[in-house]
Amino acid sequence: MVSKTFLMVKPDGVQRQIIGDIISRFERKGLQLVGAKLMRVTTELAEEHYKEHKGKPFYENLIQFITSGPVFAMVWQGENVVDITRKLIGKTNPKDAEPGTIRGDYCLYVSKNIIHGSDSEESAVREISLFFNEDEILEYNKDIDVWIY
Ligand code: RTP
Ligand code: MG
Repeated sequence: MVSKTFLMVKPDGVQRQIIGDIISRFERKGLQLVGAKLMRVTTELAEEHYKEHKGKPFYENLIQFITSGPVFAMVWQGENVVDITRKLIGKTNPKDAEPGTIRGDYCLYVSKNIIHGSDSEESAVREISLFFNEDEILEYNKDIDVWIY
């Protein structure tokens, strides 16, 4: 089933100038970019986004990190998009992430792991509505889809 997910290049990925490479990875897979913006995450938004982690030892550091500089927020669409993007992103800790995945290729340390991806359909719906207004998500035909689906 075609659905949407929320992906976000974290401040480390923006600073390291790999937004373009990250977008390319999802584009070449056949997924469709339907929303995107460079933005700052307020503490309030960070706390709402990461509320499942409140109280964990890494929580304060995570909030501090995600609010420390601009992020690149995106909505991507496609068949099984949540599972596929999580696979392309790789394991949470870069030491366990396979080569060929974003975290496997670009980083060393769990607190600076480049990109966020929604972990379920429910999280995707929640996170998209947290970061994007409805009019910031575009519906459009991608002519190449006839060669993908
Ligand atoms: P994300 O939400 O950022 O896409 O990452 P994830 O699903 O792969 O991992 P999650 O468990 O949701 O953790 C959120 C972020 O918190 C940091 N973290 N640090 N043991 C640690 O020090 C630790 N565990 C998690 C990571 O930056 C992770 O991406
Ligand atoms: Mg997560």
